[in-house]
Amino acid sequence: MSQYTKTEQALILLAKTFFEYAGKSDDGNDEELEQGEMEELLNNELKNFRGKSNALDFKQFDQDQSGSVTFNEFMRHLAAVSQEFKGTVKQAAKSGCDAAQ
Ligand SMILES: [Ca+2]
Ligand SMILES: [Ca+2]
Repeated sequence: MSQYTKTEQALILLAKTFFEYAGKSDDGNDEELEQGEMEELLNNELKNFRGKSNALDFKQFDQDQSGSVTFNEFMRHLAAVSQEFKGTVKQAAKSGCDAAQ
């Protein structure tokens, strides 16, 4: 992945995480997160932020209420939620990721 910039790598990592969890269960849909997959992703990958926000919730990610979360829904809601963490994220960015606790 070294030909990519850090920012590009961050986006690739988000996509990688999304698809890793989207294909976890044998629901036949490796392109979208069903509720169980989403819960697992939130608990494993966004646990620190989740403890600070009610917005990191399956129903809020699933904006069209289709019962599953597409990559677009995932990225759009994550971007929206990151507004809530602006202070935390900014502070962590300045002093290293350990400050994100
Ligand atoms: Ca799935
Ligand atoms: Ca949906």
